[in-house]
Formats: sequence, C-alpha cells, structure tokens
Amino acid sequence: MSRSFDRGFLWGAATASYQIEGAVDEDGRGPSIWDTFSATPGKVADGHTGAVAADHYHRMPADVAMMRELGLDAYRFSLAWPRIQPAGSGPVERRGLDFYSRLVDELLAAEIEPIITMYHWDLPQPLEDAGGWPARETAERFGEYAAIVVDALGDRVRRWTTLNEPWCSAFLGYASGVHAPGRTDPAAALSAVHHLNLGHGLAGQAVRAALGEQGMLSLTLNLHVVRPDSDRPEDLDAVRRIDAVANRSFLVPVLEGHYPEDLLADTARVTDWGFVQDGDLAVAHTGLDVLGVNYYSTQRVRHVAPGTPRSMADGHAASAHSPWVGADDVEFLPMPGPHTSMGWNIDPTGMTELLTGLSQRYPGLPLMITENGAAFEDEVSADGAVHDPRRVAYLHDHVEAVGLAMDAGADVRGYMVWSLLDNFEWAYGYHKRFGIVRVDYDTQARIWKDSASWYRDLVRTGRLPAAPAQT
Ligand code: IFM
Repeated sequence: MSRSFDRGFLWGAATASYQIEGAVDEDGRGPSIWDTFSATPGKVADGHTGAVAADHYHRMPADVAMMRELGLDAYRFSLAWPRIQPAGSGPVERRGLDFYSRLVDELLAAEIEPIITMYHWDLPQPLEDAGGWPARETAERFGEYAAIVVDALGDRVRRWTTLNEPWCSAFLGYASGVHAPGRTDPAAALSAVHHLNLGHGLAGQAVRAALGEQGMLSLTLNLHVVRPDSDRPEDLDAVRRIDAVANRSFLVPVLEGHYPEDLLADTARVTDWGFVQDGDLAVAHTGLDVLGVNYYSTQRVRHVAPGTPRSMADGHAASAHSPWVGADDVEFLPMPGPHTSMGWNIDPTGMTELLTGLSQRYPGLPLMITENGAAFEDEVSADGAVHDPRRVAYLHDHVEAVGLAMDAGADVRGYMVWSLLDNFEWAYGYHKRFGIVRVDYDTQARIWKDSASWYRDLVRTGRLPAAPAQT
C-alpha cells in the first residue's frame, strides 16, 4: 500500500560537523575532544580521525548542489564550536562563522531550509581541560556560544537545535568512555547530564531572546525503545530503570521542569545530585517548539542479580565500563535479526511505538525525526553504481512506521535521513557507511546509492510507494 504525506512535511538529510567537515587545522579552528580522542591509540578503529573526513569544508558548494538535486526541503547540520570559538570561550573566529554563513546562503539559494544543531559532540578541548560537561562552567560557556551563533545566523535561520543526543555525550563520553573524552566516572556522567540540560536551557534562552516568536527551538534525543524480556515485575523494573536513565533524564527536566524521583533514587549511591542549583530546572524547562527524535532500533532487557556476569548487547560500542549508571542489575539481551552492519536490529515497530508514546505523554508537542537510517556494507558494483536494497527497504519501512504513528495521532513534522553522506562513525571510524550518497575516501567522489534516488522520488512526490522487493 502506498501512502502520501502532506505538502508541509519536511523531508531532509542530516550530518554533523566532525563527521564530515575535515579541515581540522584550518581557518583558526581549535582542537576538539574528538581530535584528541581519535589521536589517542586504541580509541577509534584503525586510528581513523576526522582530520579529512568527507572534506565537506572544501566541497560545501558542490554538496549543497547535490542536496538541491536530491530535492531536499531541509538540511540538518551542526556547527563546530571550536571553529567559532577556538578556545570554547572568549574570542570569536570570524572565518569559522563565515563558513557557516556561506553554507546558510548556499542552502537558501537552493531553497533548502537550514536546521542548525549547535552541538554535536565536538567540545572545544580547553573546556574539557577545565572540567568538561561535568562542570557547570561548560553549560555557561555553551549559553554564551549559543548567543554568538544565533546573533550571526539568526537573521536567516529560524530552526535551532541546542544539543544532539546528550545521552551519548554524558554516558558514552563520561561513563563507558567509548566516546570522547573517554572518561569512566559514573558520578561525572550524571553531573554531565545536568549540565547538558542546563546548557540546553541557557542556549534556548539565547534563541528566544534573539528570535522571539520567529525561532523554532528544539533538542534532539536518542530515545531508547526498551522492552522487557518477560512480564515478571523484576523485568518490568529493569525497563523502568533504563527508561529513567536513557530517556526521562532529559525529557522530564526539559519538558516538565524536574528530575524523575526514581532516577534520583536509582542513582543515589553514585551522587546526591548536589550540583543541581536553585533555578536550574526552570532554565532547563525553557519550552520546546519541536522535539527532535533519533531512532534506529529497539532493545530488550531483563533483571539479573548484581554482580552476575551479564550480556550487554545494548548497541553501543563495547567497554568494560557500563554507560547504564544506576542499573547494575539490568542485562541487555542480544536482539534477533535482521541487523544492520552496526549490529543493530531492524525493527520499525519501535519507531511507531516511540512516536505514539511521546505524543501520549506530551500531547500537543510537535515531533521531528532528526535521524533515522542504516549502515550496511555497501559495494560499488561493476556498473559503477551502489545498489543498496537493504537501505531502501529500511528507509521505506521506517517512513511507513512514522506514517502509522501519524495515523495514531502523533504530530510529526518532518523526517531527516541519517545520513546525507558516508562519514566518520565515531569509535568505528570510516568502517560504517550510513550515507545515501557514498563517499570514496581516496578521491572524495560522491556516488549516489540507489537509496539516494529512491529518497529523491519520495521527497519530490511526498508519496511513499509500496514496499520495494528486496533482492
Ligand atoms: O553517526 C551517529 C550520529 O552522529 C548520532 N546519531 C547516531 C548516528 C549513527 O550512529
């Protein structure tokens, strides 16, 4: 069965600065935590770094021309804070801001709406040296940086996302250590949670102050769809614990203005949350115009006695240190296939469940899919093309799942495929390819995959055709 989406539904593609730009030493850019982390032996597969990436910094006009050919309504990209404020505070690097100003102008000339993410994980290294996200000052510096970028670009950009996936920044960066800066301190991770929420609020205030009613304020979360292994009370409680630390640690302060009582109780042995100061939660609770949702797969958990050896098939890069602070008695079970090359199970029902659940908990809150997509081991065929039927099927089934959630009442305003281009996939380096457009890292040639042509047709017509046959 085919399905049509309204004309106003925004179809786009997403990327992030460190994953595509390269040019890490150019035009005054300062070092970020990902430059440091990826230069540390053993942290990123095969020692890959973002030094060159997809060379987007030099190829930006051609990349925007390609987006125009794809017919995108919108392009979600992030700003590299160390390009704009190389030290994370103080002087502004004009050349960095100018790059993004040119990008915005190119997009507008191509009739593509810019959607800016202020922070997608490339923290200026000097801020990490001063304490990183566990330190309150980082949130304050983020608020100042936000004011700078909204002041420079807000005359042309109305959609602003403060943070991308703060769960990853806090728990992969400071608890499991598989992401930069690679610290393994559970108390620091919870302090980071709070300062990310505070930073979101301070940045949101900057957007509101500069743009008033014109601004569209957003936060993007990677919400986890977690299911119990059985209906035993202990397994249901395992789901509750993961939901608290994975989802409600951000949703509740930002949308309801407090921390969930059960999260505070579950983590009481790690911290007393004394870093939360009077007034912080009112700042975090600045109000969102749209919630960004990143969705890829589902997870299944069960209770185990603390100390029992447990499988941790949670879809995040393996570490001796768990990101699941306050949930030592929870086991993540391997998920049945099919899987993508990330090892993530393919389950579009999770997309529908997530969106309908959000719209029930927060009626009237507009939602936007800010990331969804799949990595597969693509190959260039003898005909020079990249035939990626599994990605086409994945995208089809997930867009269909978004439509089902809309049928059930979810107010979904758009869909950004992850990703426009193959790129630096964090701890996995360049080994995982998420792009609908292939990047040949030897020549930097862009090669449209079949999924790019398929997506162009979807964007052009707003009509999702019947499920493609998989070969
Ligand atoms: O590549 C990442 C992106 O940076 C954040 N969301 C998940 C993607 C795939 O892992």
